[in-house]
Amino acid sequence: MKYYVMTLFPDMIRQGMNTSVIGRAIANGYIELAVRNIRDYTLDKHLKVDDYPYGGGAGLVMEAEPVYRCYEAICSEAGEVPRVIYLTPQGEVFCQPVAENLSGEETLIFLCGHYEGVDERVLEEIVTDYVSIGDYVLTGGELPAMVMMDAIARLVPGVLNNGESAETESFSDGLLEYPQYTRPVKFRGREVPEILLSGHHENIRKWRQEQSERRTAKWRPDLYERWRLRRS
Ligand code: 6GU
Repeated sequence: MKYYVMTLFPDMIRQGMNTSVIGRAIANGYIELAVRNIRDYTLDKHLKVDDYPYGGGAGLVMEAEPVYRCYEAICSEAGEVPRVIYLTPQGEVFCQPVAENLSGEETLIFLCGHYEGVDERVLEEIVTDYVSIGDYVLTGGELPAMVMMDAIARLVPGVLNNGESAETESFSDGLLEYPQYTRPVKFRGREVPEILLSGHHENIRKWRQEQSERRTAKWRPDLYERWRLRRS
């Protein structure tokens, strides 16, 4: 999987992606990350990339030209015309099936807006997918892009070392994950559920399934209802 990120804050992306599982996936070549500073593509002699909105209003709007030139350079380099994801609270809300769909692509471009947004005309020209990460407002698209890249990367074969983990967790079967415990057996008077110490694998499997169902019903009744309907 190759990610291109178009942003005015390239360090934020590089720093956010160079640690832990994703950092290792990049180091081992399962994921490629190419970060492009939109400012490098301005033709303005003062390197300006934003301007006042026509019609008035607060804040600045990112200009179309630098974004488009950056996009053209990426397509030339990639030798293809990849999907372009624009991060915006106006987009479709990101979820596991969207991550699964995007993980099938060879290359993805993420366009991170900042300030009051990006000139609509360049969005119309290049964007294929408008995506939000939830109903709240952030200062820019960089964190949402990193959220998406993380969720997609862990679906790429080789990125997780335990081949099982991408399958059995929350959402893959529509339920939340069951609780986990490690040593010691007793922590501040709280003991590990006895069944987990029994070595009886079938009983453990049943207990975990029941825990998943119980906590989904309690904390995410919306998911629980969907799971129940799908199961029947
Ligand atoms: Cl994708 N961008 C911004 N700026 N805010 C958001 C978002 C995206 N998703 C939720 N809030």
